[in-house]
Amino acid sequence: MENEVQKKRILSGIQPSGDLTLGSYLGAIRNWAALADEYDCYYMMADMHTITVRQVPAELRRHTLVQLAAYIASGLDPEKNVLFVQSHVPAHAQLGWVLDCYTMFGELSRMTQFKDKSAKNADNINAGLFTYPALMAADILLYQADLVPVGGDQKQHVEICRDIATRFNGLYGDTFKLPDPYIPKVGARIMSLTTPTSKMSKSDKDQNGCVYMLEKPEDILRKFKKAMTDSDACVRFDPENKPGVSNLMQIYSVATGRDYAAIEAEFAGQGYGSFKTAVGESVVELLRPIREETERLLADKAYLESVYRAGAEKAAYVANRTLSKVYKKVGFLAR
Ligand code: ATP
Ligand code: LTN
Repeated sequence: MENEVQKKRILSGIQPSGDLTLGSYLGAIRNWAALADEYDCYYMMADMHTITVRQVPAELRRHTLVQLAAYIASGLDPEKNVLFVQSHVPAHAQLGWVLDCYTMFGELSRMTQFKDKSAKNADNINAGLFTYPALMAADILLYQADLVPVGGDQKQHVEICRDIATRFNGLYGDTFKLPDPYIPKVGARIMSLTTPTSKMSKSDKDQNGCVYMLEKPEDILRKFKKAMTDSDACVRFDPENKPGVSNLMQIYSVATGRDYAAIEAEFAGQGYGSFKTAVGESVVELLRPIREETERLLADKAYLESVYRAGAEKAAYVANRTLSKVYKKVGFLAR
């Protein structure tokens, strides 16, 4: 309708680089479903970003499909959200190249994720790993997204995206909308259960530190029982001095909706045993319906295919409009 106000846009994505973790769920996916009524939402499987680190091809395909099923099972209704695979929309690669030429070597060198990932993959520090942020900027800017819902670790990527957009707009006039990150207050940085000073991450080699979204309840409970705490025996929120306990409190808070004061009161005078069990059980209950629904959806490949095909079509329509504008502005001859 002509006089209907255009809804604000959202774009986010996750790399199908492994089994989704409780961290990605609490920091990102969990917050997405609630946005569908207010915003025009686009969520992708960032498979092109994933090959910046070596993948087994069949596994990449499987992770991409499981991720789509997990998105839907987490409440992303494909009728209300555009769900698509990044490599199905060629405009991402096309704008990615253009933005490579407007992104500086110096600014890419300062990216924390690049530094971390090149330390972890010292035998494969490829150019894609380095220019990753320019492709991510293309993902966001193609959709003229207003908001990018991500965990705290991705803030720097949204900032560089704004810098690239500002540079381009400065040279050619208003082309891209400047996006803002949308980071949850609690759950933005879930830490490893075994090393609570580092982020829970799906590529972590220590499987005990990481809880997976689709993991069996008994394994989840076992991991929480073994979670690293301290010798204080007091449930109190203090991330500096008590990183393990504070991380568990953060998880419990998101899973149950209780605030830190209520959690401290609930476990006052008790040891860590009952606390860890309660956190584990709350996570099992939080994830149970998602796991069951994901499994059900994975049995219906035809449905998943219909979702990602329709998603790619809708996404490409929006993305191509931005790409055409950009091609014109930089001086490419129209075909
Ligand atoms: P990888 O190990 O492949 O780098 P990852 O497990 O660190 O992956 P991503 O796929 O990079 O996770 O992240 C997906 C989304 O989930 C991003 O928005 C990210 O900010 C968020 N996220 C990932 N891990 C956490 C975490 N531990 N706490 C909160 N949010 C997280
Ligand atoms: N870098 C993100 C994944 C990602 C993304 C995006 C997130 C790729 N493109 C666009 C938001 C918007 C990560 O989770 N590591």
